[in-house]
Amino acid sequence: MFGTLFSIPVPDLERTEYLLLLGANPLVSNGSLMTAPDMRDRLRRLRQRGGKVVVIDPYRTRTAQEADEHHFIRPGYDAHFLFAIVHTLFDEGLVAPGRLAEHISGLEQVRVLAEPFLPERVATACGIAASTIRSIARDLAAAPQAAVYGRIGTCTQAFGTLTSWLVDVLNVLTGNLDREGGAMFPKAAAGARNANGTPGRGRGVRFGRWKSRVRGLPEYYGELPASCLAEEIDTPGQGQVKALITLAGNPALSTPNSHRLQQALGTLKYMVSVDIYLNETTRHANVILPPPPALARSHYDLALYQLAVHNVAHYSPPVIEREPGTLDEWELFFRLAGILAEQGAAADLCSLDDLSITTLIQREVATAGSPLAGRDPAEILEALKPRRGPERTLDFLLRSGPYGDGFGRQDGLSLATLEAHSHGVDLGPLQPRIPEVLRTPSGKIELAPQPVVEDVERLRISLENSLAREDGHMLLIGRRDLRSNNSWMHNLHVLTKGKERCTLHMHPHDAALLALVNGEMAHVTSRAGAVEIPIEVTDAIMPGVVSIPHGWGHNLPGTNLHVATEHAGVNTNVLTDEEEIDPLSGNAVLNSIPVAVRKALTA
Ligand SMILES: Nc1nc2c(c(=O)[nH]1)N[C@H]1C(S)=C(S)[C@@H](COP(=O)(O)OP(=O)(O)OC[C@H]3O[C@@H](n4cnc5c(=O)[nH]c(N)nc54)[C@H](O)[C@@H]3O)O[C@H]1N2
Ligand SMILES: Nc1nc2c(c(=O)[nH]1)N[C@H]1C(S)=C(S)[C@@H](COP(=O)(O)OP(=O)(O)OC[C@H]3O[C@@H](n4cnc5c(=O)[nH]c(N)nc54)[C@H](O)[C@@H]3O)O[C@H]1N2
Ligand SMILES: [Mo]
Repeated sequence: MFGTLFSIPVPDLERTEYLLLLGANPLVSNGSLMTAPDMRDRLRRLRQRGGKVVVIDPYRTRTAQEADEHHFIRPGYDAHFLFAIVHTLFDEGLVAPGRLAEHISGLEQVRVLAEPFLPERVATACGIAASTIRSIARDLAAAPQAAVYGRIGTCTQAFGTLTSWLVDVLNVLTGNLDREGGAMFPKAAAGARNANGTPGRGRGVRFGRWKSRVRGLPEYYGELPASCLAEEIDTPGQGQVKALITLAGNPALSTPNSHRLQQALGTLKYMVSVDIYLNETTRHANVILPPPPALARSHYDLALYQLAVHNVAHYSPPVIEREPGTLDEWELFFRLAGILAEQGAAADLCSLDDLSITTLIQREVATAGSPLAGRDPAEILEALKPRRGPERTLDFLLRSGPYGDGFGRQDGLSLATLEAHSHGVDLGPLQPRIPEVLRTPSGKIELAPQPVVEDVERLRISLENSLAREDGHMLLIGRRDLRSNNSWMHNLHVLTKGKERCTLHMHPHDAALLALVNGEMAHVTSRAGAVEIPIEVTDAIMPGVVSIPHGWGHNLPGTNLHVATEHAGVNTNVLTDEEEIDPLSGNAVLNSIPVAVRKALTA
């Protein structure tokens, strides 16, 4: 729609008056795609200034508890719900893109695509009344500034791409995209692809240039879905994966159908992990390369500043000294790169580091529209002395970035500025960026991209089938916890003590039907696998839906996680299914997995 990988509008939280959140629990997650510390306070301030927060979630989360409205939604039906809002906006003449009108293409196509999604038809499927759908549409249109936001609950489902697209479409249709208090594009100080090159137009993006060997899934931005990793390892033939490098990942717990992947990892010829733990994944590695502690490393958040609700830049130098003779994490990566480039383990780290920065500089000076276009690479390299490693790269990215000094062109940011401001530099609230931010070939917001348009038929069919769905199944979703981060905060006593958290949340009605009481063991099965887990009865969850947090199941042999083993929990990704994906993106369905639940036979 916008022409680059990282052009993701985020709610302008400091100024918005109406926030519609779907499948996100920012009070626990700190926001994620919309990044900011202290979400609780920010949402409170939004409401104090008269704004409204509406949460759509099959679970009454902590965020939902703090909101003005919360509506349960049947898992996996967000795209239908959002389309019904789009339908209502067109139906009631509420479409008002405002100043965006001249910058969009495909508006009429969206209107036609929304036709079948009558609120009355969608209501039965998604579990939200037609009158509620219409009133949300009207509120959204009437709010002076509003933003729609979706996250893990809306991305990791069968229609994840369509849902994410519709979030942006709604922001456009209501004139809230790129408006103060709406959904805006951050402008990061370093590494912002959408602030690079010629403003307003670009090559756009191309997908599916190659496909995975076994299932033929298309690449996206050079990556394949984690769901096809196991089959690429356990299916013999030309191109079979026989060796693996993991960098700060625990796929044995975090990806669908963990049993299959864990078995596959055991058959690899060779595996290297760069990780701080001997855990469920790294136990399969021939070699684990340990990075130094986080506090012995510098930090600049290159990725999440692209999604921050306020433009800031902050650099932290290492707080403690690294043990002599140990390598920094980036040096470990260069060591691996040297080996892969067949230079051996003794390859010179300095020359690899030089090669990497020189490549970056050469690309930048050759980019039309860059502040460095046409400059002499040698001069730039010289100006970065005596820095090396990530500091040199960061200095380069800051200085060639949108606030940078352009290496002597103007007054502006460099790493030295950040070093002089140890609490960070405030680059101001989010600013309107259309059309400058766009990198599409048309120079427009492409509101109806072809692959998305084609996928709407699948959604329409699912709406029809939803009325005749076969039942007896419950739908499994996930949840996150404040004191956890995916799989790796469970080996610390302060973060695991207290009540057990890896439980199956179930509505009292469902528990009564299954004759299960709080704390009893339930047996949960899906196509992929089965687990036994204690249930926790709560009316915070929608009837017919059950929830298990991910990242647990620390009871495997060969790990070295003493605390985590005592609070092992079960791995919910034994139940998620590598065959259940959003075919458009290949992304795994981690929410709305059909499961059968019964009382466990063993005590
Ligand atoms: N404390 C803590 N913070 C974290 C993390 C952590 O593990 N712990 N993880 C980090 C990571 S990697 C990420 S990606 C972010 C994620 O950030 P968020 O997406 O904000 O976090 P979740 O708590 O997973 O929220 C997902 C919500 O979607 C709901 N949901 C499930 N299925 C559906 C559905 O079909 N429709 C709708 N509308 N809702 C649904 C769930 O009930 C849940 O409330 O958090 C990051 N921050
Ligand atoms: N069912 C279900 N599954 C999910 C999700 C869900 O909501 N539901 N969420 C998905 C999401 S959004 C994500 S992002 C993935 C996360 O999946 P992963 O990234 O695979 O999981 P993490 O637990 O975050 O793994 C982080 C790893 O990094 C290691 N580590 C920690 N610090 C360092 C360091 O400084 N250097 C290095 N080299 N290693 C370090 C930890 O020991 C751990 O092994 O899980 C996904 N899986
Ligand atoms: Mo994530």
